[in-house]
Amino acid sequence: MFLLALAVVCQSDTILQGQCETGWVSGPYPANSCYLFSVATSTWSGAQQFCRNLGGHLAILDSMDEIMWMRGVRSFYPQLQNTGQVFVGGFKESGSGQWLWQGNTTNYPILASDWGVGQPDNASPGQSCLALFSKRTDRDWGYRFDDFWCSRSIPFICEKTVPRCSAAALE
Ligand SMILES: [Ca+2]
Repeated sequence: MFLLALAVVCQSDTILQGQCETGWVSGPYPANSCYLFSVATSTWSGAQQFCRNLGGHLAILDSMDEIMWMRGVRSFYPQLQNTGQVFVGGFKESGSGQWLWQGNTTNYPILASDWGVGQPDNASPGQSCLALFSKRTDRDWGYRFDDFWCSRSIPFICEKTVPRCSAAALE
């Protein structure tokens, strides 16, 4: 009876721990995170708004473990392998030039970074948004960090955390 009650409560919360909505990929950093890989393209700010409308934000890869996990994701997401750059949630603060992750309520410094060879290069006329540089037909860029033009429209990755079954639901 307890198990049945638990299942009902969790279903009413929509999502069980470790499960993501259809179209989202479950990730381990944190354990209740989900990622949406959009092959539809947008500018960086447009992508951020798209992700927020879904209850998330552009992906924040705030540990080397998460960065390396994300590098591996493309192996089972072939549609993202040859797209060139893919936006994630980092940006370069104007003025300070510091690279930050943009959360929903606060920004914080990018501490673990994985810049590709020669990046960031701030290519003309300036690049202030963070992308992962995926494989193109000519060579494999390793899905590492690249500063990119914010106003270009490219694919992007959303991230959100999903509710766990509350402790109350376990009682
Ligand atoms: Ca660049």
